[in-house]
Amino acid sequence: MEPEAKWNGSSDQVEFSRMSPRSQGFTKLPGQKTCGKSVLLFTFVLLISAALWGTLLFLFITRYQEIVQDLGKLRESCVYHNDSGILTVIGQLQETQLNLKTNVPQLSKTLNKLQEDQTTLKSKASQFSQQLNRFEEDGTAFRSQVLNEKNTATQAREKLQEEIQKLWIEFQRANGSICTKCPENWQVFQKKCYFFGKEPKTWAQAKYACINLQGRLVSIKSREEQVFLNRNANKKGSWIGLRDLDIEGIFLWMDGSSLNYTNWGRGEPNNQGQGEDCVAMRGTSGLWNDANCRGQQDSWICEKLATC
Ligand SMILES: [Ca+2]
Ligand SMILES: [Ca+2]
Repeated sequence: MEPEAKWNGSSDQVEFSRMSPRSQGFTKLPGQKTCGKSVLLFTFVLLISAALWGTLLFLFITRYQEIVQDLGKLRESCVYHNDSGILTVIGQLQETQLNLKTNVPQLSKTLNKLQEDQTTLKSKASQFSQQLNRFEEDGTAFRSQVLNEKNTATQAREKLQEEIQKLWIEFQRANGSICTKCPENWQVFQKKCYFFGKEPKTWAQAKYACINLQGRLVSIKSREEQVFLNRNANKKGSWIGLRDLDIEGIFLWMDGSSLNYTNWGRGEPNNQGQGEDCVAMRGTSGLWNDANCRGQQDSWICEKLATC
């Protein structure tokens, strides 16, 4: 038979009215089997948790030590490399600074030498420039002198040729020849032939037009010759062989002769405006006027000796 359990509700103690021999000395509570399982389960979970925490703690400590060791190594490595690099750079900089300090006096000397050389070169350049200017002035003077000598030689040659022609004509006259021959379209007066140009020209153009005709711009030597020209010349104006191109106010004939006879108009020569260095003969009166050489006259008069 199973022993019967009897619960006394007034007391927290549980008493069994009838107890079996196997259950003597042991008090059995309600739900005793379930509570024991929970305790075991709780104990088991607690042990598992402790084991897990221990493992985690062990792993954490191990990893921490590894990290600490790695950090130490890394710090040592960084410190080592950084110090070495910085020291190397500092050493190089100090060496460079020392070299610069050593080179400063030499550089200063070199700079002073360059400044002295620059000053010397400037002085030489100035002297060279002055010499060049003198050479240019000498060259200009030389060219002017050569040009003047060439003009003088040309005039002397022309004068000599004219003198030879005069002598030849005089010789022929002495032998009974009549020397009044002139080319076609030329007019003879006394011992000379005259050509009256019909195209407007500047003084220089007229001069070369006469040279092309083996003559030259007319030189007027007497009142008779002037009257002859007045009768035959263009009525507006004609260039004649008188000019003051070389020296202002000193007029010379193309044949090189001096100015003995003159026929200036009133107030002439006046060298008006930008300068008047070539002489033209007014058509109606025949009076002379110094005019601008680059201006044009309606006519121009050439002359040459009449042949026998
Ligand atoms: Ca003049
Ligand atoms: Ca004038």
